[in-house]
Amino acid sequence: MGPSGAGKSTLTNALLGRAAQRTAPVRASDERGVHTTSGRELFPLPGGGALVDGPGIRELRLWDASGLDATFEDLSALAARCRFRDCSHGAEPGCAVREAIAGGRIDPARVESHRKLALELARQAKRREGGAARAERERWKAVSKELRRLSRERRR
Ligand SMILES: Nc1nc2c(ncn2[C@@H]2O[C@H](COP(=O)(O)OP(=O)(O)OP(=O)(O)O)[C@@H](O)[C@H]2O)c(=O)[nH]1
Ligand SMILES: [Mg+2]
Ligand SMILES: [Zn+2]
Repeated sequence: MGPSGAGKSTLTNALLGRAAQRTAPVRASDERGVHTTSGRELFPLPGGGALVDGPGIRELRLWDASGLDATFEDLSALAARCRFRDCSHGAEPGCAVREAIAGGRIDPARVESHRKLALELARQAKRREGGAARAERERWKAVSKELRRLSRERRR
């Protein structure tokens, strides 16, 4: 995993010992990758094991809450049985997730990964909203600047 241009496909080719994946130089202007690899592909390695080459990490950001739910289907099913719909599986009474952990039916590490990923998704959504709000402010700033300019012109 890594951003575009990190050299994932170059490493893939080196480990496979053949030019299986296309690679491309980074953009000269900002040294970023040009998103050469688009799909994910699994390669058996000559020395055993397997390797997945895929697109840069930016694509992974497209992950949304539905992706998270699909990956943690077991946890979503459990959480649906918690007493509170917004249960944080912390100290709330009637938490089906904590019950399942205590009963050894789900790995607490899995619950923790889910919590971290959900938090990261929430952060990303907030960042996106922030970006949209900023763009809107910039737009209005430009409009009022233009209005000021026009009224100055009229006074002349
Ligand atoms: N000098 C040097 N160049 C490298 C190395 N690894 C990759 N490159 C070069 O960096 C550029 C990008 O490499 P890729 O393997 O296409 O990058 P990628 O991570 O697969 O990028 P995407 O498929 O866009 O996500 C290519 O021009 C590679 O030749 C390295 O270890 N040393
Ligand atoms: Mg690649
Ligand atoms: Zn719960």
